[in-house]
Amino acid sequence: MVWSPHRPWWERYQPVSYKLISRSGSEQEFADMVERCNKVGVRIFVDAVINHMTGDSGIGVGIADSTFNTYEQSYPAVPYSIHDFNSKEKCGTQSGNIENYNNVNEVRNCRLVSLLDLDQSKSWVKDRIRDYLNHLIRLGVAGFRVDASKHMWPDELKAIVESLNDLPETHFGAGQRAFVFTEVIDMGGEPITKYEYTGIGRVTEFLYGMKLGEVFRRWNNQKLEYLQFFGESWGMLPSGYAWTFVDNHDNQRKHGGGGDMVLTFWEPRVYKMANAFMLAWPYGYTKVMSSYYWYPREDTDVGPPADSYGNTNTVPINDDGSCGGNWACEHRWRQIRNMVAFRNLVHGTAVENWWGRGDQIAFSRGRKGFLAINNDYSQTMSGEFYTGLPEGFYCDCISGDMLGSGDNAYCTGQTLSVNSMGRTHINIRSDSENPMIAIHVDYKL
Ligand code: ARE
Ligand code: CA
Repeated sequence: MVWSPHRPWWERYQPVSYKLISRSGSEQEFADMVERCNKVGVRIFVDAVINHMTGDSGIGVGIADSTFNTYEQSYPAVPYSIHDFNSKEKCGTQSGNIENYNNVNEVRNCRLVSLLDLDQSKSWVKDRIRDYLNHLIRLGVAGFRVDASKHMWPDELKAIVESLNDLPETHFGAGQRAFVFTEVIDMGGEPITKYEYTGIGRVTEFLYGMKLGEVFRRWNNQKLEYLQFFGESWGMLPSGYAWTFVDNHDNQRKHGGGGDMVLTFWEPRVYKMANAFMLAWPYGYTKVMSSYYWYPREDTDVGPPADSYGNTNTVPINDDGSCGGNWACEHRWRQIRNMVAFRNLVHGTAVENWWGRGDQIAFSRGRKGFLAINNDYSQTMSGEFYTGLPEGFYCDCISGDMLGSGDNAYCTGQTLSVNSMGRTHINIRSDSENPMIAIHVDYKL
């Protein structure tokens, strides 16, 4: 546990053992959550920290009461000993830490911010990691985000992933494999690239959120209309390898790459627009961020809402479905939640009816969905637009929800009428709180 600063969020990234006990609860509680989620079709992916153990902080104890001693490099609860870590000789820097990201060996064999670096070329290490991940698979998790993948040799990581058991047949059917996505920050300019990891699974595409932030902020003369070919031609991975997100837990607090361009829940209006675009756009495998508010905002160490000891609080759900208790829960914001449904619905269709004028865009996904965004700072977006949709009345899923069913269905937001030509009249003011419209065939009244 880290007490200075007081139980920071990043404590989790310093394992002491592979016991499933954390500030969020016990193994039993975790298993119960996974089980309940699987039953309602929600899959759980674990953030797997397998590149390293704790920082070189001396002697300490983890949250599950396991001890460690970094002078001796020993973690008896796994157990790992000095033989399981990369030596200073193998690393080659004075400090034993990564000092130069242009040196590939350093990045992979030295310590990332002083975190004791496991040697995945050792079969003992590989096997301990495999057992840990298999344990999670047995409990029903569907896959892993592999933390700090850039800092592991791709072939060694691949060997670990390939050694994993199939997912349990009871929950996933026969022969299903864990869904793996690797965290590799590559925004160009370093010798290690995201392309080295595509043989393992999906790879983080950090350019995506950065570029999207730049466009929606209208920085560097960017305009929404330039998004027409947003994807590989912008220097990003082929769509089938990319794992995309507007922001993540690091860059929303300026850890990791991305800087000031990245959009976060602190700027909800433009954040909703960027997420709506991401979810409507057929590139990559999308992730929606879900966060907590922290104060003061400059303090990037503040942990999640917790009791005085540091145990994470339960998330209270308000009557309107939003979260209380300082949880931001972006995934529950109507504009974002409804666009997730949009994405699932239009899956497999192409972008059609593209229209772009400066910071105003509109497009359809085949004949199933239509999105219009007005990010202009003063002009209303108004006129007749091709939606690609069949004739009828549609409930805009940005301004409201469609409730009830059949003849009793009604829209809590604005209703749009699509004519027999597939055209609709839209009017989006530039100062609207949600300057967007999204309709799809599941929201046909
Ligand atoms: C903390 C303290 C450190 C201290 C250390 C050990 O902040 O001062 O030395 O503990 O005691 C998270 C936090 C870190 C935290 C760490 C361990 O962000 O602050 O350190 O947990 O508790 C690189 C990596 C990339 C990594 C980012 C943050 O390549 O993998 O740095 N991201 C993941 C997670 C993080 C997590 C870790 C890895 C560690 O998402 O949340 O760290 O498990 C360029 C390079 C990038 C580089 C980036 C930032 O863009 O291209 O490769 O990212 O700079 O340095
Ligand atoms: Ca390493």
